[in-house]
Amino acid sequence: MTDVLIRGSESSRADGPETFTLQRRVTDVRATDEPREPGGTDDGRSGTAIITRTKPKTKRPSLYRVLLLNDDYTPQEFVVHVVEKFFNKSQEVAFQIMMHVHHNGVGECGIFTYEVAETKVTQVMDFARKHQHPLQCVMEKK
Ligand code: TYC
Repeated sequence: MTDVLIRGSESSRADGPETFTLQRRVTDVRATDEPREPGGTDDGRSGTAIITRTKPKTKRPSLYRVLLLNDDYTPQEFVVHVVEKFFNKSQEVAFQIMMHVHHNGVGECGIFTYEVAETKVTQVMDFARKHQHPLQCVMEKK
């Protein structure tokens, strides 16, 4: 069993270039005078290989919309406060979002990665519950 150090660099789309270093334990290590695989990347020195990735490795995270749902009981002022407090909107924008939900039944408060969206939903639902309002907040994959 021998440690092999593999280094490489790559470019990717919007994320920019990324370098990576990978250490892997390998069992198949041959002497430098042994035959190598055709097109192999072994440089013939102590089991060290240089591998260049051709395909970008980075993946942009999935995004989720956080939505508020309309109901007949939650006060408009409370919804405005929720949008300001948890989605960092101005009072003016929060009011517009609240009115959009009031008229259309559903409206977007923000777009986040999974864990952030989940946290927003939990915070809004807990806050609404604490104040005994039936306000519903959900997330939806984009
Ligand atoms: N429809 C509610 C009312 O008239 C206001 C409201 C707006 C409630 C948006 C929920 O997500 C909501 N009091």
